[in-house]
Amino acid sequence: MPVPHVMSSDAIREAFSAAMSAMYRNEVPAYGTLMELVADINAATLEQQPGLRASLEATETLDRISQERHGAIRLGTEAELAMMRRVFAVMGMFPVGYYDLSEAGVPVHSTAFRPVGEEALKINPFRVFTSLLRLDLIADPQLRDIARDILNRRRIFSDGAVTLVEKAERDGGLSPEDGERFVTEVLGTFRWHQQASIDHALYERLHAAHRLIADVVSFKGPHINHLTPRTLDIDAVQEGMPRYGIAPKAVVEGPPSRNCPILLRQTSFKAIEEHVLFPNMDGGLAGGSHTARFGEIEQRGVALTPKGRGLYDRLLNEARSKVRPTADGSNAQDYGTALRDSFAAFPDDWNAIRKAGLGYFLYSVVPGADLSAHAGADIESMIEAGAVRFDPIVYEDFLPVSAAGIFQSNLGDDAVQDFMASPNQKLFETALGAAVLNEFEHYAGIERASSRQCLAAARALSAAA
Ligand code: OOG
Ligand code: NI
Repeated sequence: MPVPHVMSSDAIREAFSAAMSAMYRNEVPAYGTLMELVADINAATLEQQPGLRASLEATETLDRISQERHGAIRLGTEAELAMMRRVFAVMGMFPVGYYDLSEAGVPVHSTAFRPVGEEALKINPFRVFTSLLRLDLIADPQLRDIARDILNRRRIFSDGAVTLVEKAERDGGLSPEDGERFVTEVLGTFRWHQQASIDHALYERLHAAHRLIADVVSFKGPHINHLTPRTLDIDAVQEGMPRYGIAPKAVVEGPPSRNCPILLRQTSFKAIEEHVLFPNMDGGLAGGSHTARFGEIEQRGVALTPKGRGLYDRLLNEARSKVRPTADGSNAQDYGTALRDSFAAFPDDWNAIRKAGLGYFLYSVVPGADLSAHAGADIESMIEAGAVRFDPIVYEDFLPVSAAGIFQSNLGDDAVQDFMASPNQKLFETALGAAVLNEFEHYAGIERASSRQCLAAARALSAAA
């Protein structure tokens, strides 16, 4: 039987992220402006740093440097989350990590759907940070029931999208024609609806309970709320935003700027206020507004081990207990100083980070190295002899404190609210219909496989000699 002609899941993801980018730029012009700024800063950075350019040329496609790395959506029901998992699977995106945001005053818990293998990440790294609303955290039982009812009645996927997901699952992929149709059908789920699905009075009630609840419950679908290109110099973009006419959030989330970047730094422009139409009882429409959509940028560094992450969390908490960044940016400089002071305790040298067991690294045999002398040797001595090199493994996931900061600054900073911290990964995974991949185990596995490969190569060579 001839092998059926399938569109690879990587190619579908690539087409999907390009379509999302075009749609979002069109829907949110300020996002297009941010993309221009990012492209300008990235070009200037590459010009100023020929070494960086050379290493990026060797490892990545330069013309894709400024492309989107992730986006985010907020879902309303377990059924929506379960179906979303199947939709993303068609695009080679799988749930990695569990993030409890209730702790930070946001009534959701989340995962990120992302490509997992190195090859897939390289072809197209697009991820979607996906949150599920925790209706159980709404205090007013009557309002909770109303919200649940509205959410249970909406249909966020088109019949065409559902049919194509079932077809892909049955046949193990989609033809190029079906793949294109799939992208078009699925794209519709993420578009913006200028018309709300509830009246203004109910919107106000939901909004008073939490702005995020209003954002999820009031519309026909889970509009994409931001996209995030990669920048080579996040501080320059943060500083450049006002010059381009866009308002940055008060501070960059995550670690401070360092020689050896760790984890993830991110910032955004503040969500825009948009005109929305609310249906009336009498069949007419009333004007109003809603604030939810923004643009973000990210810069990634090495993935940290549980020990490294423990140190990161401790230092971040220390800085934040000294200076809590305010929404208006009035203490942004003090916060920056506190952050740098705290993080002086985190080694800023790749080998020191590695030797202290703080980060994950990929080991490889140096091309042309003579391995025959290293038969029974361990990795350390092969590194010292210059036969094995190590490169940081990039952190491809998210950070709950940073995510909360991104949420907060885009939900209106005055609206900080306390919820009982109640992580519930089991409940989340039951809704999802699958377990999420543990990101630490995943990075550890990549590191372990790479060092084993180096040892095996040395053994094989000395056996042959
Ligand atoms: C998601 C915020 C989290 C990130 O980059 O940490 C996020 C949201 O606002 O829905 O995207
Ligand atoms: Ni984001």
